[in-house]
Amino acid sequence: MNANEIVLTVHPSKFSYDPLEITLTKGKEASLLLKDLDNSDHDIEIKEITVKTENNQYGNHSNAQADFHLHVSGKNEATLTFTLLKSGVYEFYCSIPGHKEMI
Ligand SMILES: [Cu+2]
Repeated sequence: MNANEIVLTVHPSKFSYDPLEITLTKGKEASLLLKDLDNSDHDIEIKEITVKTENNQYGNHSNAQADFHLHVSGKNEATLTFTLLKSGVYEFYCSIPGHKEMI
């Protein structure tokens, strides 16, 4: 597999991502594996990012207004393969009500 593989883990109880920062290379395909060790659902969302996705997985939240959205159910994992098209610094967060404040 030549895609840049990134693993992001959500830890139980005190909800936080590990790692808190990800570095991507513009124009290079990356595969993000979101691993949820918690019992509740979580997601990763980024607004105003320009990405190209292979399998347009905005899916689980059909009303998502973000440009990047990956949902994972509790004790599960989900993957999104995408390519960053524009460099910049972007904030990622969980869009589930109340979770963003807890990061
Ligand atoms: Cu969450």
